Amino acid sequence: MASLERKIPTVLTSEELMDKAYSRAAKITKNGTNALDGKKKTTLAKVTASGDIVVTTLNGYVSRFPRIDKEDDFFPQLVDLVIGIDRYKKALGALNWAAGRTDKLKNESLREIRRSKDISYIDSTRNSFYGRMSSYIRQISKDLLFLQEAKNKFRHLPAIQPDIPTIVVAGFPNVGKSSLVKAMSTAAPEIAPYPFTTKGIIIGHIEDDWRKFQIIDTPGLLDRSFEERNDIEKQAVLALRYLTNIMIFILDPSETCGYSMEKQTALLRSIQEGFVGVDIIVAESKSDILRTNSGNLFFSAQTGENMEEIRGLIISKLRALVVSEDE
Ligand SMILES: Nc1nc2c(ncn2[C@@H]2O[C@H](COP(=O)(O)OP(=O)(O)O)[C@@H](O)[C@H]2O)c(=O)[nH]1
Ligand SMILES: [Mg+2]
Repeated sequence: MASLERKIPTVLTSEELMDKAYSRAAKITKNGTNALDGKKKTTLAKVTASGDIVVTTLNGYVSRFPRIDKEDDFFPQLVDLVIGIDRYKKALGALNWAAGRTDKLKNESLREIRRSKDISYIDSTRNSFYGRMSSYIRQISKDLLFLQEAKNKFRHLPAIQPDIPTIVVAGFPNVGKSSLVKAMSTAAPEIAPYPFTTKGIIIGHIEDDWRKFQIIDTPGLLDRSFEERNDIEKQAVLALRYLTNIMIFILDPSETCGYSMEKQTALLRSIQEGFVGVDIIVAESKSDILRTNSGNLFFSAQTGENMEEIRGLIISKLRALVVSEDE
């Protein structure tokens, strides 16, 4: 979703927006042919300037924040999880409402002022314009704060590229997931802040000629059984499903990770149930310590045993995916 990478403006608070509008208006003075005329010209200019600042600022936010609809795809699911799409749409709707109201109010006030022959009536029309405009802006103060927060959260999301073929690594903690991601990656993996937990998501890139694939490890998500997860983590796993083209599940038969093989195969089964339709490669790690006769693939990130084979297998599966998408 390229639109997320568009530059989103910093969102002013309601107080800042009012300050901006009124300080601009305060600087304006216009000369007239007489006192009434001068008052009229000055007030028209103040109302126009302050109203326009509010309308343009709010409309600018509405048009520059990305449109996001609830869809069964990685980014919408992730955005929903991180900021809440319903709330987000409500906030943009509120800004749109306030901009529309302010514009209408501004035009009505300008008409009144133009028609008036009374200096004190001009002043009171201006004051009531300021008062009502402030009230519109105050009514959206929570929405402005929400959008500024959303902007900060959006910034962290593009670290994962949803459009490139992706292999996701799963398995209990300490089975060797990070070691594998590191060994497979062309450059040092990036650690991106994880919007749902305090743990960083680990993103590596595998370069295959001109193509680039993504290999990611998501600590806290695919390293324990589904029952142990809270609602947010469950939703995060759902989002992850849309991102996962293939998966590699790592078993550590040496059990130096601290989990028995029985527990590890139970996790594998639970992941297989959660990721129906996803091609899951099962590979046994730490072959330098222990090698089984299970018939599964095995490798050692430490000695490099079978690393080229695993890399070749991953690349051939990801390539096949690109080819089938191109057709
Ligand atoms: N002997 C041996 N140790 C390994 C191997 N791969 C990882 N380890 C060790 O296992 C521990 C956990 O590895 P890590 O990659 O961080 O696992 P993760 O928690 O699944 O990401 C670390 O102490 C690694 O040094 C391996 O192939 N052989
Ligand atoms: Mg790790």
